[in-house]
This record gives sequence, C-alpha cells and structure tokens, in this order.
Amino acid sequence: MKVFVLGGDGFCGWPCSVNLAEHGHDVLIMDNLSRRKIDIDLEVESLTPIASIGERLKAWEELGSKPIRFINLDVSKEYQRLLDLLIEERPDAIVHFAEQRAAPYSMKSSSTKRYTVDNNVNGTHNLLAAIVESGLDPHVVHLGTMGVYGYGSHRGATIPEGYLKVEVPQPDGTRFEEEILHPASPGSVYHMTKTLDQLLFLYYNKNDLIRITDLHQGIVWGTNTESTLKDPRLTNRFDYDGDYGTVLNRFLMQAAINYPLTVHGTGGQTRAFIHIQDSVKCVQLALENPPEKGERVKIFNQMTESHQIGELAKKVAALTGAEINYLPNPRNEAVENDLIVDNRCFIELGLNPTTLDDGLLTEVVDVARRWSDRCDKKRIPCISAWTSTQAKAIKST
Ligand code: NAD
Ligand code: USQ
Repeated sequence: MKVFVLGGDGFCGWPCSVNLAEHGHDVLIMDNLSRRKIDIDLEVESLTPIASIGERLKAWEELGSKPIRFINLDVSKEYQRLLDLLIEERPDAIVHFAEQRAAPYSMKSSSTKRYTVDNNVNGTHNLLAAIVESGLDPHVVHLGTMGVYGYGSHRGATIPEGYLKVEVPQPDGTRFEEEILHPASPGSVYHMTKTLDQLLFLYYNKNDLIRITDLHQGIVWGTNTESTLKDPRLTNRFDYDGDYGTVLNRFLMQAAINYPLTVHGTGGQTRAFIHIQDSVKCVQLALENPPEKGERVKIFNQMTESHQIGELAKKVAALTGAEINYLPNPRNEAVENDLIVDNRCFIELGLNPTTLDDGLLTEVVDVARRWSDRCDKKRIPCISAWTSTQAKAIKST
C-alpha cells in the first residue's frame, strides 16, 4: 500500500516508516523538521546522535531496502501543497504523527501554547479538509494520547477504547442507552490539542465518511527497533531533557549517569506505557485493519501496561543502584490516580506485548551510558511549570 507518514522523521515516526517500508509498503515521509529546529532553539540534542533525514534515507537504501521518499512540508501551513500531493500520489493510507508532542514544552510560555494549538489543530484540520477536497478515500491513522481521558480518579472503572456506554433518562421515565466519546479531561495544552483532534475526527467521519483510526497511545519508552539497529545512521532519537524527555527513558538515562531519579511529588501518578517496538507494530496492525466506509472512528488504546511513577523509579533504582530524588511537581496534576485500561483491540489483532523486563530496561541504560558524554546535565531538570505557584516552588529548590 502507498502510505504518507506525516511526522516521519520523529521519535515514533522514523521507526514506523522504516518498518512499513520493510513490510513492502511504499512510504512517503512528510515532515517540516520542526522537532530538530526546536532542539536548536532549546540548545539541547538527542542523547543518541541522529543522522540528517537525507543520510537516514541514503543509509536505508544502501541496505538494499525498499526506498523511502521525503518531502519537507508543514502540514499546518502548506495546505495547497498537501492537497496537490494527495491528488498526485493518491495514497491508500496516511499516518499522522506531525504534531508538537511535549506537554512541558506546550506549557512553557504563551508563545509555545499558541504554537502547539496552531500547529496541532491546523495540521489535523488541513489534512481532513484536503482529503475531502481531493475526493480520495485514504485511511487516516492518527497518533493520539491516553491523556485525553485524563488522570484524575476513574473510581476503579476500566477506561474503554474511546467510547463510553451511557444511559440517558427519557421524559417518560425509560432510559436510552448510547455510546459517546469518553469525556475529555486534558492535563496540558498539548493534551488539549489531542482532545480537539478527536472532535475534528468525529465531525469529518460523520459528515464526509472519512475512514479514521485514532490511536490513544501511552508513554513510549525504549529507543531503537529491529529496523533502526541495522545501521548506525538509522539510529532513533532519545530525548532526555526536561521538556521532551519522557519519564521512563529519563529515569533510565539518569541511572546511566548516576543522576538521582527525578520523581515529581510523591510519584503517585499512574501512567500507561508502550515499548517503541510495539508502537511500531500497532501502527502496522491499524493500517492493515482499516475501518469500513461509514464506520465510526475506530479508537484503540495503544498501551501495554500501567505503572505508578514512584514504583517505576524504585524498579530502576533496584536494577541500577540509582538514588531517587522526590522533587516539587512542576505540573498541575493529581497527586495520585488509578488507571485501568482496556486494550483488547490490539491484543485481538495479534499484538504480543513487550513488557518492562529487566533485559530491555538494561538495554536502554546501556544506550544511555554509551552516549553519556553527549548529555548536558543542566537540561535534565523539568523547569516548565503549569502554574505560577509551581514556578515559585521550583525556583526555591
Ligand atoms: P516527535 O516530536 O519526535 O515527532 C513528531 C514529528 O512531526 C517531528 O519529526 C516533527 O518535525 C514533525 N512535525 C511536527 N509538526 C509538523 C508539521 N506542522 N508539519 C510537518 N511535520 C511536523 O514526536 P513523537 O514522540 O514521535 O510523537 C509522534 C506522535 O505520537 C505525536 O503526535 C504524539 O502526540 C504521539 N504520541 C507520542 C508519545 C511518546 O511518548 N513519544 C506517546 C503518545 C502519543
Ligand atoms: N514525571 C516525573 N519525573 C520526570 C518526568 C515526568 O515524575 O522526570 C511524571 C510527570 O509529572 C507525569 C508522568 O511522569 O506525571 C508522565 O510524564 P511524561 O513526560 O513521561 O509524559 P507526558 O507529559 O504525559 O507525555 C508523554 C508524551 C506525549 C504523550 C503522553 C502519553 O510526551 O506525547 O501523549 O506521554 S500519556 O501520558 O499517556 O498521555
């Protein structure tokens, strides 16, 4: 199948693109390289050295693999080019990763809040409007987030895959049962853009019958996949800084350089996780199992396990001997929460979950240790605060 991968130079998009090419698909990456530019602005680099997109693609071809094409395009701004490319290339499917994805970055300033909303919401809307204008019928696979459900108390209830069954009382005393989108409860401006994406999908699916799969993904950990390990120039990025680094990869990298693990608050927050290899596999499964024309938006919870952050830190400490540092939380989030998630859709499609085993955790620590001289320790603290009170608490430490 011919697949556009929007955001195919990023942490999830790059291993996904090479995996799809490896499985015989014709892949065209579209990316405006904004993630690389943000690193320059923040004066930080991926812990692993990453080749330019040109070198990546050359290395891929030199391995004798199916070539991958690249177009530098801003999905949020270049509507006409996107439309022309759709009409010219006629893709069967489009994977949409092309968004600003860091919650702390989105909360840094009014400028990063506005950028995140403009970029993410316009990008998704441009894609949907262009599909309608093109008259084509590609299957859209979007990378959403588990964070759309929110991390307050779910009172022990299992989080369903996107839709919640509700009973609506009728005037005659009877009850009418229906399924609605699970109520949204975003915890950052970034997460809010993903809840807005959900409404765009609901509307365009209802009105224009666009076939959409929205993947509510948990926190991705790990770095390389089978495909990106084939040549050093294919190496995937590894974010460790306070804005873009995600919690488990940060803990593993901190353990590698003997930096005390940065637990926010008491570490009572529970989050969903998925290894990068499984993330790649899930996108492939979603592409291979598209919804029918007229079917409502398919929503899958793309996660394999849930963990409490404090427990994760203890696990990493036990494995590596690292110390744990309990810090004032820069985020406005529940001190602790429960999280029970239904992920049956992918399991039924054949996903065999990779869980948090010591071998895989050690593998990430080894990668981090190998590149530890590239780490700028000043960039480790999370200084992006959600409220002014939290900003003061961080400054005073
Ligand atoms: P990333 O920042 O590494 O990759 C995103 C890519 O999209 C980058 O290469 C960037 O240059 C590109 N991009 C951004 N805006 C663009 C635009 N307007 N036009 C063209 N390209 C644009 O992020 P990632 O970690 O690979 O995440 C990819 C997607 O998966 C995101 O939508 C994110 O919300 C979602 N997701 C990520 C995680 C995670 O833990 N990394 C978890 C859940 C969901
Ligand atoms: N945390 C720490 N210490 C750290 C970093 C984070 O305790 O050093 C805590 C945070 O306070 C939070 C939790 O760990 O409670 C998760 O933070 P994170 O930065 O790992 O993840 P998050 O901000 O939620 O965002 C990441 C990705 C995002 C994706 C989301 C999936 O950046 O793109 O959508 O994970 S989810 O968390 O399921 O919403």
